[in-house]
Amino acid sequence: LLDVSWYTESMRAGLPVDIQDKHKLQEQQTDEAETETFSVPSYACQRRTTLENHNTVLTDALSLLAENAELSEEEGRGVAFRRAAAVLKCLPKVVMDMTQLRGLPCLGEHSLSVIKDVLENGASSEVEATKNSERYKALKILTGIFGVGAKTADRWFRDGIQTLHQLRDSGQTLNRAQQAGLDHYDDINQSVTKAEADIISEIVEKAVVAVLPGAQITLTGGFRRGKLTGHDVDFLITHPEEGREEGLMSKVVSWLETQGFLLYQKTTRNSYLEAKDGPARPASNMDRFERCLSIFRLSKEKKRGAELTETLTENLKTPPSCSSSHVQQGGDREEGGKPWRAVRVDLVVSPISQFGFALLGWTGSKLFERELRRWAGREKSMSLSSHALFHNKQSRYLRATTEEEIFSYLGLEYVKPSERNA
Ligand code: DCT
Ligand code: MG
Repeated sequence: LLDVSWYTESMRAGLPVDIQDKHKLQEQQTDEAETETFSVPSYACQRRTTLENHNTVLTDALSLLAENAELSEEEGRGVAFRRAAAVLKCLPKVVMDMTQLRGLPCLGEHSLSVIKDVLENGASSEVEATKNSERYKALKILTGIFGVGAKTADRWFRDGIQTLHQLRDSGQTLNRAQQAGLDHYDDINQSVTKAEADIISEIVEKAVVAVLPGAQITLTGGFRRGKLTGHDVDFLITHPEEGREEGLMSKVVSWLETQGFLLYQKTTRNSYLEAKDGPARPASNMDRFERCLSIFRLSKEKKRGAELTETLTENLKTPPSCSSSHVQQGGDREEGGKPWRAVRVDLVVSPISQFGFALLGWTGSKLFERELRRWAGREKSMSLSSHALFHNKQSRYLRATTEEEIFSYLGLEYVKPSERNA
């Protein structure tokens, strides 16, 4: 097995393994029948993971098992499969043989047996069985409803509800989010394209600048990592003068609502106070900014340029009917042929003093974030959140305004957003 250094070295040089390392590699492989092995550092935040994945068959299999574990609220098992998939995502080549995986981190017995099954038989029997199980299929459908998590879906499943039809007929009480989720089920379960994200960016930018000139918006989440599609569109909003961002969210939301852009929204207030809350607690760090979970009404008008005005006029002609009422019961059945689609949009407001941390925290991927926090805690005795970085031993906050500074505090090479797709 190779030393990790070639990976780091070649990463630094932006080049594949250099000639010397190649010789080393060949020497070490003389008795391994020409099989190339890989070596990878164990935390995802030490690696560069682009969207170019050479092992999608394997990573899809492991991701499905991760998803199934998460749906069963087995978080530990879910993370184990996610980590295994992430290691395969960053390999420079297609894996052909189990021997190539020798010495790789994060590949437990279970993951290895799934990989072996796929390599030998073209598919994993466990994955196939999971995919076809009544429980997985039902939980997938039910958690596809915005506002429905694994717990609720599981309760409904145990009550005999497996489809949207059965849910509608069951008389279950739905909260406002879930009702909106059901109303716009098909739209929300259809990927958002980058082009749609760009149109929404223009709208949000217009809203933000209208209510607070000088305020800035940044597209975060998967689109900042270069993904071409996503399940939602994530934005981070701030103002260069500390404090000016206070009260901004409610104004932005009112503006969007007045213009007819929102089918649903729920805003939660900022609850983070450094003095009071102390160092970041990883479990709660996603909820503490002023945050708005919304469903946008995006006009399907194609012409760019005139886009915004046309969208506005279109929206005002036929204002949304179902933002909080239950008028549109059919949802997916009635949405076909309409001149707009529903899109999930997340807005987050951060004070400028926390912006670097917020940007790093909201860019993802989820696993990359989890690994950054684990690295900080276990390797550096620091607590990282989307608000701050705290040095546990020195009992002080480490101030930063850019993502680069935060990586540097953490003793990590800077990984740009397009390489955080773990
Ligand atoms: N995030 C996180 N931990 C969570 C949820 C979110 O660290 N439990 C961060 C990482 C990504 C960012 O917030 C946005 O979340 P999502 O929209 O769920 O992720 P995404 O990468 O944007 O995925 P998609 O492209 O499907 O929207
Ligand atoms: Mg997203």
